[in-house]
Amino acid sequence: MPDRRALAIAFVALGANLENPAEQIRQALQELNRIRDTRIVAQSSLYCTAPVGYLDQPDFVNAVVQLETGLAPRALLDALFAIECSHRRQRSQPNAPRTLDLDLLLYGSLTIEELGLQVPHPRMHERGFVLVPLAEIAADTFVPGQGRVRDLLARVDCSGVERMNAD
Ligand code: PH2
Ligand code: MG
Ligand code: MG
Repeated sequence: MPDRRALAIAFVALGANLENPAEQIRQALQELNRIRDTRIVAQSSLYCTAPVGYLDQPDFVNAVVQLETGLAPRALLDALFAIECSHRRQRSQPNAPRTLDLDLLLYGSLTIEELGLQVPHPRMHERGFVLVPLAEIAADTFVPGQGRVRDLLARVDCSGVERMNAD
């Protein structure tokens, strides 16, 4: 039965660097559109990005989507986790290579600090692989506590973030 909650805008970052990453991302886009009471309203290009943090791993494919959702933040997070699991995501160590990572970046203008649920995503404002695709679809969006996406983007190193050709 449809939730009667008002629709919210949320942004989700997608990342993959194992087992045909671009295909993992394309598949995940379809799965995101099938989350109940949720649809993709904007989607960035796919980007090939050099790994940040733990460097000895393959390049990533990254993208960002804007969702319209009737789900509460925790229910949306659970749905993202279920999609990661369906891609056989292993959690061996932090920043390990992965078949699919789905990070909830923003949920409306909310700031949430709960166990396992931090919004805005705590590192999004310092990551070119998040800000470049996010700016492609939402440069004017305000990140609570940080500033506008376009201004955050101007401050980060975006070398190693390259738009992939659509095919
Ligand atoms: N995700 C990380 C750590 N490092 N580097 C790139 N290029 N792309 C990612 O998605 C990524 C990363 C942790 O989630
Ligand atoms: Mg991540
Ligand atoms: Mg994650």
